[in-house]
Amino acid sequence: MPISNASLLYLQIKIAGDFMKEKEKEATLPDKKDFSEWYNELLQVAEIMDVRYPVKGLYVWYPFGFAIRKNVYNIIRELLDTDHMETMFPLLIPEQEFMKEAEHIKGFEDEVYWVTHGGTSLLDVKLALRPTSETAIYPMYKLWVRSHADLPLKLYQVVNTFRYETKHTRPLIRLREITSFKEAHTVHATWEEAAKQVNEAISIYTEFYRRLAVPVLASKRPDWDKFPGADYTIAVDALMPDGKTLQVGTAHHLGDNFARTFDIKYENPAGEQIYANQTCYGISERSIAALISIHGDNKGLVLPPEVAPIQIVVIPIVFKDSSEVIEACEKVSELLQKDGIRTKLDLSDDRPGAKYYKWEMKGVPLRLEIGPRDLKNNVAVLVRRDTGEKQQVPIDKIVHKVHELLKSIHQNLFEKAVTDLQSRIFTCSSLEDAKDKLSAGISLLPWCGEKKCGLQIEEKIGAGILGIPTEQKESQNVQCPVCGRDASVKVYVAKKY
Ligand code: P5A
Ligand code: ZN
Repeated sequence: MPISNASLLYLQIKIAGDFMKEKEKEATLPDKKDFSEWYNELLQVAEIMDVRYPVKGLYVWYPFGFAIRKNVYNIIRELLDTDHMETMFPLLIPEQEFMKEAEHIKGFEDEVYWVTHGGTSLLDVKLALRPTSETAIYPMYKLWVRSHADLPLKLYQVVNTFRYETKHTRPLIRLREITSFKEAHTVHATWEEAAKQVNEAISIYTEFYRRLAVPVLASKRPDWDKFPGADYTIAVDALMPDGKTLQVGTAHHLGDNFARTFDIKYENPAGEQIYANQTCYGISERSIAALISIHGDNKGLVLPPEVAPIQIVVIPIVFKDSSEVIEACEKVSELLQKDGIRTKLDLSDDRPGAKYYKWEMKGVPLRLEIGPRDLKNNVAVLVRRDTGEKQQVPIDKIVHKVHELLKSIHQNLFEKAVTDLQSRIFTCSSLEDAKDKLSAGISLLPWCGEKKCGLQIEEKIGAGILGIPTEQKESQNVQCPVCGRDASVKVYVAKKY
């Protein structure tokens, strides 16, 4: 039947309309060079977090974002479960417990939310919403730790914590309700064993971030920036695209400071009561902020396969009714799914272009297309999200090839991120030089170790000292840029989130 002019016109308008709609959608993500806008928009468009919840600093996980979270936290659980046990402590901490450790209080008192009422009655004892759980957990550790045979004790929990942050709040980065606070708390017989555990924690975090394809830098924080109540703090930082660093994990040596406060003692083999040594270490959803920011591009998310809720999307390329193509797609999807690959078969009414756009935005690592001609040749087309590279693969080799490509995508994302990080660490000798490099990344600057000079460095450069790299070769013939004395170490200096 011939098409009338009117329906032809209708069709043309419809196609143009669809095209425009798609362009409009595509135009919603700002260029990644405008990192802050790109980040905020991406969280919404890719359905990670909804920022419209009516309390400042509190955000809502979209189910898709939460699926990423689940995969990310499975990794940290897997790594910890080898020699930690998972537990769960209450959210509310009585005032007397919270107020026991002087340094700890000083560090947190401005950030604590207090529960003062039960219904309409004033509570006898104010209750703190945990900003972190030392003061919830350690009174119980006092009861649980009796003898040297109880040590080491290594527990962790994944909980929400509340901090009344006064710095600019941002989704996943600085929250007032941290929804995904993974905190580990360990108890040891000696200071040395606790120190070993801190190193072990940093190794675990480094491995965790490698699994997210995010390289991190470990450094010992200067004394004025350590955790309130700790002997020392080692942190891992990631470098964000805008040149600022994000502290994505910390491990603290608590010495016996908290043990003395909370009376955590064990009996040694000689029958003496000894104060225990403790560590604690934590990460949060900042881990997800880092992985999204570092890998994403102008088309949206780029997810490392291990954490991608959908690892491959299968799209039939059908122009007219083509049940054979759809059947082939169904068969391939089933095979992939059976082999443990998280597969999505997209049979929606959208045009292929709209589907590409949608799944690219969602960061799906691989796309598989089958059209009528491919089917005739018994092949499918695989497209990588990270490089855009396309290749034809015989249908009977798909499963094997997909596994191989997923591995290769992870490798590529990590290598790219490592190269980028290394290219943005600058060895500097003067304050001016370090200041110049700040917008690009991190400076390595000599420092004599004196607090006065450290604070001067921070003030004059307008940035923060991250700390002394944990793996650092002795520096020779370098001078502190403030006092001119010999400096035995170099420190990372950067703009911090
Ligand atoms: C270690 C775990 C602690 O609280 N107590 C138990 C110790 N350390 S910390 O450095 O204060 O926090 C651990 C990590 O949590 C992240 N983080 C945050 N993430 C999002 N929003 C926040 N407001 C926030 N505050 C801290 C950081 O990655 C930090 O290293
Ligand atoms: Zn100095």
